[in-house]
Formats: sequence, C-alpha cells, structure tokens
Amino acid sequence: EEARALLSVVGMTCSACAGSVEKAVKRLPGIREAVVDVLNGRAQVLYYPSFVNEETIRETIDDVGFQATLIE
Ligand code: 9UX
Repeated sequence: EEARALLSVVGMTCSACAGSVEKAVKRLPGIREAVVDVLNGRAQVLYYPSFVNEETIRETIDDVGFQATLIE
C-alpha cells in the first residue's frame, strides 16, 4: 500500500535545486512520485513502505545538500 511523506526542505533557492531533489528521490527504489515546491520549501513524496522508508527519503535530500525534516 502506498504512503505519503511531507518534508520541509531548507536551502533551495532556485528551480534547479528542486529538480535535483526530485531526481535524487525518484532514483530510490519504491518511489511512486516526488513533487518539490521550491517557493514553500516542501517536498511531497508518494512511496511504497515495503521498499523505502521516510528516513531514507529524508537522508537522500540531506545528501543532495539541503536540510530536510519530516513534517508528516
Ligand atoms: Mo543553482 Mo539552486 O547552483 O540552489 S541549483 S541556486
């Protein structure tokens, strides 16, 4: 069954930043969709919990160079 994660992402200043976050998250296994809102500093991710978890998604965004925090 599909789950949804909403994260705060601090440090994105342009749409290329948002693109790099989306690309990195979508490369993970078990991701259905990733939408990044650069203006509001949010990332919404639909994923399959059997394959990936929220902390892995959060760490992946951190590794791209931004400060990600799980909101819900
Ligand atoms: Mo360009 Mo966005 O180097 O942080 S990708 S500003």
